[in-house]
Amino acid sequence: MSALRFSAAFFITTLFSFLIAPAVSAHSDLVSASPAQNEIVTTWPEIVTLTFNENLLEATGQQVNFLTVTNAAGKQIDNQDSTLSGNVVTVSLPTQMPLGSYFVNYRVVSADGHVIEDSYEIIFDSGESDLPATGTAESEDSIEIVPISAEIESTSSPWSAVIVLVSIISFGVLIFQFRNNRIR
Ligand SMILES: [Cu+2]
Repeated sequence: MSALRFSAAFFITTLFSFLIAPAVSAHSDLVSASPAQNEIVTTWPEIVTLTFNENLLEATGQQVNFLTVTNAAGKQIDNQDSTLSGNVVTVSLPTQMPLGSYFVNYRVVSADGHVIEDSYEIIFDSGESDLPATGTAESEDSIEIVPISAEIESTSSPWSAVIVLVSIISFGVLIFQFRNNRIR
């Protein structure tokens, strides 16, 4: 491999890694939910609250973040008033609903533009265990909080500066060698 080819490959590789690095590290995550995933609630919740590790993306004039609650049959039962405030999405629910399984569904846009879409179950139980055992079987992992430390990685880390510097240097080398090749 000639020096020219090598530096060209090096330049493209470093540039590419620089372009994808921020996209990978800036992904938003759900850090807490009320009711939580697979939570058995004995009091019907009036509101569902999802908290993310960073502010979600808002688009003026159109709704891009959705939070809905459906029953076991898939019918939407929330009040269709989901609102976003920074990193918190909420939706209100009717004051009373029958006992059973419900699903919290969300589709939100991360600050980096990625769509985060998921769904989880909550179980409304009287607390008198009239419900089939399927509900209580899942109580072991009723509170599931995603650790945010793993995902938080500042985009202005020292690595970014190093990568930019290496990109600039290899670009310089590339130009220099390209000119040299032409002269010869
Ligand atoms: Cu992302």
